[in-house]
Amino acid sequence: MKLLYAPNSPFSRKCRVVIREKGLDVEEIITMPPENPPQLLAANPLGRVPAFIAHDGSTFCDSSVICEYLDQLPSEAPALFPAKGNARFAALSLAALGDGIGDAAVHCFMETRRPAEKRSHEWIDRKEQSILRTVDALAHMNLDPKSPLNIGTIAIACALDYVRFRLIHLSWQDTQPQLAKWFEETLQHPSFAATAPMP
Ligand SMILES: N[C@@H](CCC(=O)N[C@@H](CS)C(=O)NCC(=O)O)C(=O)O
Repeated sequence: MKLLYAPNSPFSRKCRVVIREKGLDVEEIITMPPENPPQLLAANPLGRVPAFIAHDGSTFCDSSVICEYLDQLPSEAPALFPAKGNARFAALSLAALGDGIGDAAVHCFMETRRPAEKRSHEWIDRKEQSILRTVDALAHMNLDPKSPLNIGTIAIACALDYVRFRLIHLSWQDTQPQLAKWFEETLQHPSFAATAPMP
């Protein structure tokens, strides 16, 4: 099994955390989407990471799909996607917020890389407000650092660490100390420590 990933992609990191939490044997291949490598385009015609190639050659794209595929493979570790009911939809809903933060942060960062005259400050501002509003909503959820990880908390922690890495000026930790505590403790898991963004 192979995961095509970019080291600083929050979506790739979700998959890399799941691989470690589940103790799976997956070859991780650094892949840079802007170069359009043929292996990536074959695995994901959208040309985005993460992309996954299974034992039998089948391919999957989108981090949520890949993570759920990984979670159902044989493993001694607990499930990261609750099987059904409220617990499942709470985790999926949290994961959607994490993915939304990641998406907004990636868009902001890409916008800052455009030439100054083509950059839209309105767009950056809209995305930053979306991130800060969602951080505020998360702060009201009182996430517990002692609770076992699930796909929701994994997605949130990956996205918030990307925000810290790329949009340091947002510094939400100062205004949300409880969420910051949850975040710092979550990053202590070896699966997160081993997959941190690379400056
Ligand atoms: N919804 C997708 C988002 C993936 C995504 O945005 N990947 C970015 C890197 S963080 C990418 O490959 N961008 C290159 C491009 O869009 O050309 C997922 O969850 O996997």
